[in-house]
Parts: sequence; C-alpha cells; structure tokens
Amino acid sequence: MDPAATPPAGRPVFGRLLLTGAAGTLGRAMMPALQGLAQHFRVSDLPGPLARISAPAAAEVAPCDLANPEAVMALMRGVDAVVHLGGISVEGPFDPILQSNILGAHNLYEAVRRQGVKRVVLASSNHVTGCYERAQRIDPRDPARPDGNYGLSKLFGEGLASLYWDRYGIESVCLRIGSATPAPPDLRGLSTWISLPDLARLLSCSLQAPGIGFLVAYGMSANTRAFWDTQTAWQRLGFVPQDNAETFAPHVERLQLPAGPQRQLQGGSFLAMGPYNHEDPG
Ligand code: NAI
Ligand code: 15L
Repeated sequence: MDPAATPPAGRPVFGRLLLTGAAGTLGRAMMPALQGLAQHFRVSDLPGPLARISAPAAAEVAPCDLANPEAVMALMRGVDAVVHLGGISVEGPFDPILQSNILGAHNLYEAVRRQGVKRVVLASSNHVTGCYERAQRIDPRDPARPDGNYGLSKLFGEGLASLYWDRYGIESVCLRIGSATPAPPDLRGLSTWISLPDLARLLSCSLQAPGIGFLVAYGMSANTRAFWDTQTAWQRLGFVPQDNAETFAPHVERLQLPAGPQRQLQGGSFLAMGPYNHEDPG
C-alpha cells in the first residue's frame, strides 16, 4: 500500500474504535492519534486505572476486566475495530498473566466474532522471540522462541489472531512491539526501540491497510542495529518509520545489561526473571 494513500490522522475511518489498556503507558500516549480515526472512540481499562486518567471529552469511557467474558461481550457492542493494548505488560507469575492476557485475549476474540468486529490490532511483543541470540537477525516467519510466561501469552494471542482469520474472516495485525519509550533506555534499546510517533503511525497503518488478513510485524523504528527484518510486513501495512534509535547511541551505548542470558539474548532483562512457581501470588 502506498503510504501516501493512508488517510491523514483526524479523518474518521471507523464508526466506532475501541482501545483497551487505555490507562496504561502506551494507551495514554496513543489516545490522541487514535481518537481522530473514529466517529466514536471507546476507551477501556480496569475500573481503578481508568478512573485515574483524563480521557478525551468525547470518548466513551468503558471500564472492563478483560478476564470477565460477559463484560467483554458488552464492551464490544457496536465496535468496528479494536486496538488491544490491555493486559499485563511485563514478565511475572503465570496466574495473573493467564487471567489478563490469555483468558483476556480469548474473551476479546470471542466477543469480536460474535459482535461482528472487522479488525483487531493486537499488541504482541518482541518477547515472543526473546530467546534468539542478539547477534541473530530474524523475521516474523522464524519460529517463536518465547522467553517467559509473558512472551508465551503473547504467542497465544497471535495464535488466536490466526485462528479467527482462518475460521471466521476476522482480520488481525499482531505487532511484536520492541521498546516503546520516549528514548532507547540502554544499548539493547538501540535495536528494539520504537519512538512513540512511529508507534502511532504503525497503529494507524495497521488499522487501515486493506486486505491484510492475518499479519505479524515487528514494531520498531528504522534502527540501524535492528534484530528484526520486518520490511515485507511493513510494506503490506504501508508503514515507513521516521525515527532511528542510533540518534541516541552516544547517550546509551555504554549502558549494558549484566552479563548472562539477559545480555546475550534478544529479550533482555526478562531473561533474568523467573521461573515462577504456583505459590507465587503475582
Ligand atoms: P501498561 O502496563 O502500562 O498498560 C497495560 C494496561 O492494561 C494497564 O492500564 C492495565 O490496567 C490494563 N490491564 C491489565 N490487566 C487488565 C485486565 N484484566 N482487564 C483490563 N485491563 C487490564 O503497558 P504498556 O506499556 O502501555 O503496553 C501496552 C501493551 O503493549 C501491552 O499489551 C504490552 O504487553 C504491549 N507491549 C508494550 C511494550 C512497551 O514497550 N511498552 C513493548 C511490547 C509490547
Ligand atoms: C515488552 O513487551 C514490555 O511490555 C515492555 O515493558 C518492555 O519491557 C519491552 O517489551 C522491551 O522488551 O523492552
């Protein structure tokens, strides 16, 4: 798709767009860019976090626990497309991840199917392939190598996206986001970073690119030291990143993770966490 064909931000292309995880770091950062894409913008998160943010005045504010299937079904009424950022965003004990990410994603796709939603943009993660060596350059067709409970839950989400396309014709873009922060935090970030403006562009392209079916793409800026070759997927999305982590190299290239798997493998610090046993409360 020609990126020039992408409608400018601000022109509504959906009747109703749902954003989950709206109270989280990325939800709050992405809200302004996403709001312009829809006539009606519905924002959701757990009740407590959602009550603490200031949503855009015109937004429909819809508290919901993703682990509750009836609540998710109600949340999805009248929705045309979803940006799914909600869930646990870090490595940790299995049970909370099971509830929010695995059951949560299953509830979401069932509601999407039954309410006739057309497209989902799913926040997957680079931790689906976090056990590859940092020296390796991989692409979305390489086998998954999750680096923990969290990466495994994101792989389940990608599996759901594939299933619901093949069986039910629901389109999904699974974005294996790298490190979405204002600046790369350390040396690893020179490979994994995605600027917030690039992420906003990537979400917009993922919502609007025609005829996408099921697609997995990495979410990063045009980083010189990238771990991932995701050009083919980006071309299908019409995404052209504008930033490059290399700009920050003088400030962060001396910031190394401690020696061991976390320095050696792509998933970084998550490789130093766990294993967790069933007594861990989470
Ligand atoms: P975050 O932790 O700041 O936000 C996640 C939001 O999900 C929180 O507001 C939380 O309350 C909500 N949530 C958790 N469990 C829920 C449940 N059961 N029901 C409803 N809402 C629930 O995470 P962040 O950084 O904003 O990330 C957003 C998404 O992007 C997450 O899915 C994360 O896994 C993914 N991601 C983020 C990356 C990053 O660099 N920030 C990198 C890769 C993936
Ligand atoms: C993720 O998936 C996390 O949500 C985020 O907090 C970062 O740790 C990021 O990956 C990363 O790998 O830097």
